[in-house]
This record gives sequence, structure tokens and C-alpha cells, in this order.
Amino acid sequence: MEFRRGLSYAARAVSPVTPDERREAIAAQVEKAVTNTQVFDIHTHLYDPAFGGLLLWGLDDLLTYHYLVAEAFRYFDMPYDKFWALSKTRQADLIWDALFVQHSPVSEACRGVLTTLNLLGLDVKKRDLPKLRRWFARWKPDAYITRCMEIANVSRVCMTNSPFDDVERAVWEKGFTRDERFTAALRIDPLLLDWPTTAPRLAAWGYKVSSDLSDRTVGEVRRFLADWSRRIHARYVMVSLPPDFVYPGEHLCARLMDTAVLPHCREFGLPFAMMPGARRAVNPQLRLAGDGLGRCNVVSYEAIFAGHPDNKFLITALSRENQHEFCVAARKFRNLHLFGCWWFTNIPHLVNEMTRMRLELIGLSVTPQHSDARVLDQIVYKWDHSRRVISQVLVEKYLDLAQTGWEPTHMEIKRDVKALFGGEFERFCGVPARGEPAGAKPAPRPVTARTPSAAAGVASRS
Ligand code: RAT
Ligand code: ZN
Repeated sequence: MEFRRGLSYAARAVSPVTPDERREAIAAQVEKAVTNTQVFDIHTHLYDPAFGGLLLWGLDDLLTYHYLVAEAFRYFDMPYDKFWALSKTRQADLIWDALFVQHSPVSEACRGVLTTLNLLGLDVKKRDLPKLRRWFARWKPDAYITRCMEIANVSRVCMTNSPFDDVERAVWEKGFTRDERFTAALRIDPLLLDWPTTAPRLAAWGYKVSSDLSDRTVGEVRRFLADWSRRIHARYVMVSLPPDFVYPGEHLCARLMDTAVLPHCREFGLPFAMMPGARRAVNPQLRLAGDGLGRCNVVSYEAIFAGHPDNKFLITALSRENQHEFCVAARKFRNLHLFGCWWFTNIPHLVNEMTRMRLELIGLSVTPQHSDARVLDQIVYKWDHSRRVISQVLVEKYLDLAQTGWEPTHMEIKRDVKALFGGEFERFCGVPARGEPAGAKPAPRPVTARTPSAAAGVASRS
């Protein structure tokens, strides 16, 4: 019965009458589908609640987001160290004053705070920071996660999981019961970008590595990757790369990729996500807010895609100038999936440009956006803002098609939006060769980490 109803629904096209009516009808269908389709947010810096204080949320974390810190320092004249010595609340006060009170909050990151507050049902008109803080203090993390995911209409998020982070590693090693809404990605920047520092750490953890890349060392790096892929049930392995990364080459990064990371990804059936263009610590005094960007050499990446047809690659590039080149690369290499408008490209102007370009060059085989949220509440604004732009672009594309008489049906629109919001990502990733199928129920863990103390780690902040 359901199926028959679906069919007749599907067969019904958005029927045109006048051009204006056609635009309205298509826009209404697209907006509805975009609003109602749940998103799998494939790259965030959020954490399963079992990680306690690592999961950031609430107003002061929103205000001290590093995107806002960078903007606020343009107005501050205090020394950097003095700012970092302040409490989070005091830092948030100063940022609020500089970016919201003394100036209108027009930047994307500032606007995002207001969108979030507004969608949470708060009145921002009075600019009353203490009152807003009181509202957040009422929440406990578990209920708040559910609330934010509901408003953002996000079904699952992928974390960024680093075995090189001491706090995070300890939680994984202890074990905990997974929250199924939080999937994992194995982040390995220190391994590929700083082998001289990382080798002794691996050795201290019991992997028999030396600083050379002997067969034994490579074997042990693979054992490390295997242990962590299994432990966290990684959906993919990921690294951010500097603009000057070259492949092929004698540099340790390229050699470790060839000998350890890519064979590991093949063996485990895991995509390898590369995020080119990050120039770390351009201004170290700004800490996390001090990274810059640069254009990468797409030829090096094409050599990787071409040389490893049995590997799958996910790419999001930081530089606007690389976007067109990567779209063309995606036309050449079906083992490449483009995703997201990353960091400095996550502004409406560039999301519009990039989404349009991607749809025009590679159609719907793309994941147009991820949130990169570092603070839970940010999924509310990041997805609201992205949905608006994706919707506008789609309406235009369907209208172009309708001009030819190819009118999209409701079901076709829904199908396409589903693909863009995680469906294509899942199709591309497929089922891992080893371990459980992607997205499968996480295996029971030896220890339940949702102990009162773990939960309190978060609750006590509010
Ligand atoms: O967007 C960000 O928050 C950056 O600081 C980075 O974390 C970036 O997203 C990354 O994953 O390296
Ligand atoms: Zn990120």
C-alpha cells in the first residue's frame, strides 16, 4: 500500500502553469525536501558524550570558537598572552563586547551564534548575555545533544578521533558504550606530518618502530593503524595536508602513505580523507585560531588517485582556488569523492559558488557540506545556513531542467537531496572489507564510560 502510494506520488511531476508558478512550486518542493531530510554530518570535531569535557557546548564555547577569536583580535589591543590567561567566561565577555555590541555581528561566524540562539528559541534582541547564559545553565548534555540534533535535523555526526590526543586516547583505551549517533574517523596528522616526534610515541605504546622506514617499522605502523581502526570502528582515515605537499616524493609523508596508510585503507576497505591547504600556526600567538591557508598542487593528488585505483579518497580543499581543479579531477577519477566547504570556504558566498560548480561539473555524486562543528550547538546554524544555500542552488538547477520539459517529481527531488545529505557518501564508502559494515551497531565495549563522573565532566561546566 505504502509502495503504491509512493509510486503515484513519484509519478506526479511539479506541474508548470506560468513560469512564476513553476518557480514557486519547485522552490516549495526543494525547500521541503532540504528541510526535512536528515543529514549525516561527515566531519565534525564533536565527541560522543562519553568523552565528557571534550564535547564542547553552550554559549561560552560558542563565543570562544576559534573563528570568533581570530575576528575579535582584530579589535583587541591586549597582548595575546593576557587574553589566553583569562577564564573562558571572561574571554567570551570580551568577544561578545567586541564583535556583537561594539560592532554589528555580520560575519558568518558571528551570524551563526545568533542563528543558533534564535533557533533554540532565545530572544537575542536585548543583547543580554547573562540572561542567555542562564538559559544554557539549565541543560544537561544528553538532553541538549538530542535537542540540537533535532533542530539541525542531523541523524549522525562523524567525530575526528586522534590516538595522539592524550585525553581522548585514555577514554578509548578504557572503553565505553558507544552512542550510535557518533561515528568515528581516525585522524593521523602527527603520523604523516611529524614522524620524528611520532615514532618515539608509537615505540612507547609498544609498537616496534625506529625512525627509519624499514619493513619492520612499516609493519608496526600498519599494526598501529589496524588496532585503532578496529578500536574506534573508523569510517575513514583522515589527514590535513600543507599546501606544499608533493607526491610522489622522498618526503616521509609520501613514503608513509605509500607503504603504510594506503595499504591499510585497502585492507580495511576504508576511504582515505585528505584535506589539502592548511598552513598551521601562521600566527602561533593565536593558537587554534592562528592557522592560514594555501593553494595545493592538484597534480600531486591526481598522481595519488591514478596510482591507487583500489583506494577510495575523500577530499575537501581549503583554498578557493583549488575547487575547480578538484572538480575536474573528480571527473577523471571515480575513486575520488569531494565533500564539504571547509573552514574558510564555509561562508555563504563560497558555499554557493562551490555547490553550483560541483553540481555543474560532477552532478550529484558529491557531499556538498559537512559542518566541521567544534561546539555542539554549531550544528544548528551551520546546517541552517548550508541548507538555505544548497536549496537555492538546487531550485535553480531544477528550473533549468524544467525549461526543457524535464520536470522533477517530488520523489526525484527527495532522492537527490538524500544523496547530497549523506547518501552519496555512504554509497561511495561502501562496506569496509574488515570488521563490521560501515554504520553497523558498535560492538559492546568492556567498560561503560557513561559513569556519573564522565557525565559530570560535561554537566559541571553548565
Ligand atoms: O575548521 C576548523 O575548526 C579547523 O580548526 C580545523 O580543525 C579543521 O577543520 C581540521 O579538521 O583540521
Ligand atoms: Zn575539521
